[in-house]
Amino acid sequence: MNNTKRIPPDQIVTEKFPVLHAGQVPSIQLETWDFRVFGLVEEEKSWNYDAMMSLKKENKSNDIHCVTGWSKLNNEWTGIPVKEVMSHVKIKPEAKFMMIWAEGGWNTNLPLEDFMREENLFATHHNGEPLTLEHGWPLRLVIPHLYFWKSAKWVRGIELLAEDKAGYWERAGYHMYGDPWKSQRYWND
Ligand SMILES: Nc1nc2c(c(=O)[nH]1)N[C@H]1C(S)=C(S)[C@@H](COP(=O)(O)O)O[C@H]1N2
Ligand SMILES: [Mo]
Repeated sequence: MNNTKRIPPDQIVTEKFPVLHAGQVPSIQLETWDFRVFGLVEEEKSWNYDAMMSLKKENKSNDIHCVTGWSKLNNEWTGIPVKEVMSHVKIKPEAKFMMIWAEGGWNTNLPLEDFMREENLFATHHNGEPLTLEHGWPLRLVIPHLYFWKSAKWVRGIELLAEDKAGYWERAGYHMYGDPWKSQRYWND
């Protein structure tokens, strides 16, 4: 297969799986862990850990692209498709954007339309193994068509918004959208 079509501009393929995040790896308490859907929804929704893990899982395979320049091809993820989670939620018509919330208050934003894509999932496993804590256990988002910083590790909730709002890295100057194929790394790219 011709890999050049799979590698966005100025990215280098790595076989490794680098670990990148702001701050410390959080400590997770499964007894109090929940996953919340709030903001512009008809009814707020939350799942505890067991309820979340009992949602229907699927396998998805994709390439990931970090804004710092590495890409990792052929990742196999197991998890709950975003579409499956959202099938339990009634979104208000004025909702157009998402804020994704992680353990400890880290966040990232993206359009609702991009969040709802078929290939997106809340992953529990990578390449056949349970996620390690440093890669986002017990649950991480995977949004393969945007730079990997939109793929929140230790994800705890999603907020539906009418307007786009900057998340953690976006407030620090990263692009509001982050399309790797257009090299949208920083706000003025
Ligand atoms: N909660 C949280 N999720 C995060 C981040 C973070 O700082 N906090 N960093 C993002 C960035 S910049 C990248 S490149 C990927 C890295 O994921 P990895 O450590 O599993 O490779 O996680 C993303 N998700
Ligand atoms: Mo990143």
